[in-house]
Amino acid sequence: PEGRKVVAVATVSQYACQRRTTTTNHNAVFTDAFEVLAECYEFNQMEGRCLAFRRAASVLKSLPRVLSSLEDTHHLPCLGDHAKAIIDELLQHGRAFDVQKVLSDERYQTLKLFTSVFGVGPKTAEKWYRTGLRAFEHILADRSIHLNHMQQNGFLHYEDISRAVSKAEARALTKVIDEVVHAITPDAIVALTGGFRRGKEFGHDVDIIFTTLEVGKEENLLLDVIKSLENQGVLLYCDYQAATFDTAKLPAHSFEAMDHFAKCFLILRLEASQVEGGLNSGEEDSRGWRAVRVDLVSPPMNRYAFALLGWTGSRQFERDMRRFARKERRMLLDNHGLFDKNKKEFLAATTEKDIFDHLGLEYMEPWQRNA
Ligand code: TTP
Ligand code: MN
Ligand code: MN
Ligand code: MN
Repeated sequence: PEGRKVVAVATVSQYACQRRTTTTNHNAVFTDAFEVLAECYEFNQMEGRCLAFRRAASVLKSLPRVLSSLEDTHHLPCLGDHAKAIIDELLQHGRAFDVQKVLSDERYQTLKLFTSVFGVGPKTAEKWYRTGLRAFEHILADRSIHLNHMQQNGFLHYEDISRAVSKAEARALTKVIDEVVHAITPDAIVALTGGFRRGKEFGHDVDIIFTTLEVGKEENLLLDVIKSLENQGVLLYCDYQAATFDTAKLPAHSFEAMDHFAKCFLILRLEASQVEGGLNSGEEDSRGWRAVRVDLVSPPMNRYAFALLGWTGSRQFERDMRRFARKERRMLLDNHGLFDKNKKEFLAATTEKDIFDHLGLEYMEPWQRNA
């Protein structure tokens, strides 16, 4: 009947893999606050609360406009009472008590500072904090502290690698790796992954995935690439992790477990002359080069689609895609494969789209996965 309008209330899914999230965040005021609390809970090993706030932040990132009242949150999933109270406070006063408290907390500030060093995780940061250390100078002057090789390089290149990597720098490094890989194996595939594949303008590192058509040769390819980078004099640091890949194994239940592909965590030297528009350096940098964190992963060709999906992220997108598979489809997904627990078989995929199809999910482009 005319005159009656049906107002469709768009329902927002509790799963990030069913929400299209671009790099444009209209609700940074709220999500920044949530992320501070999530990090604080992470430092205090309260994983449940940490994930709850990460999930809440992710929901708000998918919204097409800024929240303007608490009513705007009524139809939204994953927002608990605490999250809603924070939103309410931010709407009314522009700041939230609990968040201010965390930000001015000495323990939070110190753990945040220490974990900003490459190779320093929450456990090490906590240990240093407990022995009374509060600043980098304290750590570097304390002769009873043993820094591993990764941490030594984290301090050595601290200024460079804590400065954001630009898209132009990521492109330049992809070109370097692409050329090295193809000089070794002409039929290789190389792709920029991680945040830059999702369309981010800046990142904390550059993630690159490559493989060769010949299954079984991918690990040697990575080792040869590392050797070549060393010969070119651009390898400042290399932590190589050999493959521990077992094709018979079921996908992991826990997301946080690292995958089993051959990979390496690098610090590379990037020349200003290689970057269109120059380096992303704060002041005039007379050196003409900078250090950049680069992750390389080399999965076998028949797992490439799963590895690409896993390394494209975001972390929240991946977490929720796995949770969706498990809870809604009785399937297990990780960076290596997809296992159907009903059929008791692995489902093959040659593209990311195949994986979304197996799960009965609408395809999401990489730039829509910024959950
Ligand atoms: P990151 O490089 O940590 O994050 P990012 O690229 O999304 O953001 P940033 O700009 O800060 O760099 O990780 C990228 C993806 O790689 C992330 O979804 C997790 C995934 N990953 C694995 O799947 N296995 C691993 O062993 C590692 C180190 C990362
Ligand atoms: Mn760290
Ligand atoms: Mn990255
Ligand atoms: Mn990375």
